[in-house]
Amino acid sequence: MSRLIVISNRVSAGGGAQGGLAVALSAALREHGGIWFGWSGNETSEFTGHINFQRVDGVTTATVDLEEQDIDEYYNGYANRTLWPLFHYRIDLAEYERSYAEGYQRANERFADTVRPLIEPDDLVWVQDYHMFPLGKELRRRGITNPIGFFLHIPWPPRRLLATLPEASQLVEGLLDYDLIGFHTKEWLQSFCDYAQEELGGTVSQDGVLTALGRRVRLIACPAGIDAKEFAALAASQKARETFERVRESAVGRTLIVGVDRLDYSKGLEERFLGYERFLTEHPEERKEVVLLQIAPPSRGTVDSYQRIRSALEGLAGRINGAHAGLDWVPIRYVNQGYPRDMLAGVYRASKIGLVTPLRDGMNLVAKEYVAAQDPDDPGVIILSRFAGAAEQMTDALLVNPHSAEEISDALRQALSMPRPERIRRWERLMHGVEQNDIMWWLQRFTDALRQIPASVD
Ligand code: ADQ
Repeated sequence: MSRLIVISNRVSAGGGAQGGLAVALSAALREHGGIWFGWSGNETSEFTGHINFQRVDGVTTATVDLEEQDIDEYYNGYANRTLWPLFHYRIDLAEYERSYAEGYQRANERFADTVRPLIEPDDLVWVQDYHMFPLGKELRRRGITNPIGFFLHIPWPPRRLLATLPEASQLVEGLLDYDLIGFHTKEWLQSFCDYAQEELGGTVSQDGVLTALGRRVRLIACPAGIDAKEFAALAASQKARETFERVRESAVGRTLIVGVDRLDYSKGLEERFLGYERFLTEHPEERKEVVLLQIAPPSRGTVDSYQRIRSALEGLAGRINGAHAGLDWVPIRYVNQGYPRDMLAGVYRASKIGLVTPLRDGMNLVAKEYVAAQDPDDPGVIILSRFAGAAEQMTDALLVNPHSAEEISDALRQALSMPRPERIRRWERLMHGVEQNDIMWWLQRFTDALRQIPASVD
């Protein structure tokens, strides 16, 4: 069996706090053997390409330190100030700076130089996400002929939006050096094809092979999932039960609505708060019957737009609480912390409504975790944004337009009054999907497709 070389910006094998994806990639590396390569997260005064190898829970990791300028231009710059906002349809927040594009290219060349000698002839190479778009091309330039796959964890933007990026065509051309590109949804895949066809004169065959500029790449929609069984088991664990009791007690008989997100402008948190406020004003009789628990640990705090969203949310939560709270009730409990996964599972289970309303999201695994954590006899209701990749699969959720406070308010009303048989019916179908297309299915599907690629011949 071929070894797997996984390449991603950050490497997170082992450790209790790792997310579902990291667990799955670690499992694949344990099974196939191989190496997980990426940035260490640390800074060095001069880039030397020195690799730090570690063996973590049966997985070999190989990491490099980057110079301050690389971190500023590649990670904080192009990845998080340019590509992330643009790919989440926020060109108003995207910063286009040549120095960022250059730093991004330089860091990717450095990654390619460093990982190149680790790749053996029979290895499958799997590059992850938007930090690493040019890596495949750089590896080809260095003589790598192995199958190289790429998976994009975020949306692919519509052609007209992508065209605002000065390096758009170059970026897409670079992707043609991969053998396989995976997206979470058909919609993101379609947007990619649209750009390749309209701007690069490419053609796409019935079976999803794009031919453009003399190169061929297979495209698949391969939605990521969670380890549903493990998550359901977590929800029944001692720690989850304790958390469940604690959270339920603190709600003193009120219905708990939960939101769990990284603090990011793509997650639609302001719109969510406004939709909830709308619900409180439209349904005064429901006031004091509900409480919204929003858990949002800060991320990417060095980027201004993240500082702005953080203070905007604090202001908004304060204003809504000030306007509506009573002596013994505050409508929004806003928590800026991360929690271990078993506690999170307990929180999901204690909440009768899961409110997942990103303005754009590649997939959104929180929606799937919420479903997996429910009590099958008395499940909660999930309200899900139409603009999350997860909506393509989770059609039994209450789907809403997250920009519309009225739709959020209506969905809250519908969720609160939904009869138990309907809740069970919807949940069973959702849970079936979450179990069928779980994280191991995703992994298997992508690596199988990659394995079917014959080694390219120069
Ligand atoms: P994210 O944008 O980080 O991921 P998401 O898919 O929801 O979004 O995953 C977040 C993970 O972090 C979940 O496993 C969740 O449990 C965890 N998490 C969030 N808040 C937490 C908290 N307060 N405490 C503890 N854990 C918390 C990117 C893309 C998504 C895509 C994934 C996977 O933006 O669209 O689904 O990658 O491809």
